[in-house]
Amino acid sequence: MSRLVAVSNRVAVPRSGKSPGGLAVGLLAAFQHQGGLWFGWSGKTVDDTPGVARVSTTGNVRVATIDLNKDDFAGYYAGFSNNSLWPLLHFMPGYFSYSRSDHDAYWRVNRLFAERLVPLLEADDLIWVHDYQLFPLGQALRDVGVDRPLGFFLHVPFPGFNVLKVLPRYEELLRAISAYDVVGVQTEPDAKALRECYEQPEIGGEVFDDGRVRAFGRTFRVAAFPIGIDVEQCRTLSVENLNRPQVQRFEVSLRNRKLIIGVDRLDYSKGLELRFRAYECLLENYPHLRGHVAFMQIAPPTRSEVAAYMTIRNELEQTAGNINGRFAEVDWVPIRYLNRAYDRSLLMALFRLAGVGLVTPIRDGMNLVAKEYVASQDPRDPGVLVLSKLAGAAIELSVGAVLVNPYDREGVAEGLERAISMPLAERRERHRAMIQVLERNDIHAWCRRFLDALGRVSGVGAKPSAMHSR
Ligand code: ADQ
Repeated sequence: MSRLVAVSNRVAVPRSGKSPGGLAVGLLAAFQHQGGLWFGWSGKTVDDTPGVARVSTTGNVRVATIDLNKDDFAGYYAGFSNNSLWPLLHFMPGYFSYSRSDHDAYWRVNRLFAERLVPLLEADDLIWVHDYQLFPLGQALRDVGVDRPLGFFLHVPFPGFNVLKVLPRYEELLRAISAYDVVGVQTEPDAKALRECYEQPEIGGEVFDDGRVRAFGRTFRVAAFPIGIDVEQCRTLSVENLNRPQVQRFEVSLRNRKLIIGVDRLDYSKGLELRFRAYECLLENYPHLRGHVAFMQIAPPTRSEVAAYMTIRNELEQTAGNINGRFAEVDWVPIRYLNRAYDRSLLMALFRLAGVGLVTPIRDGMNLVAKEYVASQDPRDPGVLVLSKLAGAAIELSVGAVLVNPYDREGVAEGLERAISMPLAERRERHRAMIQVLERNDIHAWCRRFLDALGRVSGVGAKPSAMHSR
């Protein structure tokens, strides 16, 4: 069997108190099976040119990390990745900014990744690159002579061409993506949006019936591989951790109030401000619920070097304080807002205690929290997922979630009220339908499907034979 080589910006071997984020959760599960090499940034910056990769072993995974030059890192990460790409990929040009020096740093870092990775590669490695920070890595690997099949998975959404066009030199990005053999995205609409970019007259590519694209002299596959979760692990953790003293104390403090839970990285794409306002609307429009519900939002800060993230952090603190000031009673605090990461096992137990999972991003590639919430429920008395239509997860979970538009404050409040008052039989039925979907497409199936697709690639850039133009 070929060795799996995964490359991502960060290599997140779990440490307690650290929030792993969706990409790391998915990759850790992938490595559980077959081990392999995980390559990425060490988390350290240096003043001069970074040295070769440091390699260590954790279980069956070899971890190779490199440092990055301080200025390059600023331009690559906070700059191009998170001020330019992240907002555009999330359909939010309002947050977009661009500089040529950031753009250049982004490409320089990707070239450095390629140069430092190549000496570690073996003949039949399956190379799987992850996420928007590393779009150009495939091309950089080709430039230094790698002709193995290369896979890429985008964890975030892909917008339409009209949004992508905001990015200066977007053609270079599309060309770089064409260096991979399999390009995976979360949902079919993302795949369609990406394929359509190649069909634009200025790009001049072709899209074939089987999802393959021919552009820039290469043929590659663009397909949806919706990421899943380890359903069994969530279920087990949620049950095993219910008796932890911390969880028990928390349960006592709820005093039988219905718990609404939100768990997200603190990011403007997660729609937290709107979510807080929707909860306020619930308390306004359904006064009988005051004192009978408790909303807990867990949101550890991320990307604090990016200005927009500091602003949203301040705004949320104010909004939570505002709502609590307005509605709190001596024995009831409407919102418990916690700004830190928790370990997975505790989170899963908290999910199980919550009668409502509130997941309302204004855009999200998939959203694993929505799936983890469902998997952690007690099937005999499950809670209800209130889910944004704008999360990738809404496509699979429409069979059982209460779907809402996060911009519609009254609509989210209605969804919450519906979830809170939903009869047991309906809750069970909705939960059963969602669990079936999650089990069918769990994290192992996701990994297998992608790696099978990559393994099937033979003759890199081969000309399509029996394909029909569309
Ligand atoms: P994220 O934007 O990080 O992921 P998400 O999919 O919800 O979003 O994954 C977050 C993960 O981190 C979950 O497993 C969650 O349990 C964990 N987590 C969140 N807050 C935490 C906290 N306070 N403490 C500990 N753990 C916490 C990106 C994309 C998503 C996509 C994933 C996976 O933005 O759309 O679903 O990658 O592809």
